[in-house]
Amino acid sequence: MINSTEYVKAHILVRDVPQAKQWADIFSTEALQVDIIDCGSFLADVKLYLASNTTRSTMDRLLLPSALPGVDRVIYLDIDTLVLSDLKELYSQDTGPVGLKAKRSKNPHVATIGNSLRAWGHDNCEQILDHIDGKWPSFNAGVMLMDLECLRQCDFTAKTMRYVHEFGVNDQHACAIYAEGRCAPLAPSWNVFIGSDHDRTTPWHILHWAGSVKPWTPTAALHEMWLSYQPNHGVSCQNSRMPRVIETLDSMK
Ligand SMILES: [Mn+2]
Repeated sequence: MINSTEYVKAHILVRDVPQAKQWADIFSTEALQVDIIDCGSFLADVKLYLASNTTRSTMDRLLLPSALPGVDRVIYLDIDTLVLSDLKELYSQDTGPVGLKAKRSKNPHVATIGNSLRAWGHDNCEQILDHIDGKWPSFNAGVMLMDLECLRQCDFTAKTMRYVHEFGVNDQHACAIYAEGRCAPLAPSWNVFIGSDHDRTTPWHILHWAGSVKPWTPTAALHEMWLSYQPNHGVSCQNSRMPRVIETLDSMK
């Protein structure tokens, strides 16, 4: 919030966090309205191929077009990100024909959806590739500009749920398959990976601890910077179950 020049509405995706409503009251101010979305048991019984440093909460971003029916667009942010610039500039950018803007994957091992599925250890990879083009580019879903109205019109939820239920793909693969290579590319400055990117990327608009070492770990790179942005309200942030944050300027309209 300290870097924002506009009113912000933050929709926090949570699971099993009884104190979330209390946090929303504590953190809401004239400049920031906090809203809680309880994702409960969404996809609890579905076999998923998830990275070891993620939980089923990673899937909850797929709910956004239906969870926020009155909202036209959001900036989705993982909990392991830190916003250092005004999000207003990102919020107004073009999301392309399928309503998604995200940072393309550069690493050749995960740069295409086919390679990424193999890297993720999918044992049903060839079955999935029978239905899609394995050369479609992959992207990081930790920071995304999402045109929710476009996503609703393009049946985003139905299309992503089909691949999640049939093949157990995670949210990132589901989004890449949905986009069919037409995701608008996000400038790297808006999703700077700590470790692989941050020493050669400027400016830093949004930092992202996308690997297994998270910013709340004292030994993490730039941990002190992350710590300096944490609110001093007596709420522990040392817990990987802290909610993810969506920031939107939608309610300014
Ligand atoms: Mn992340």
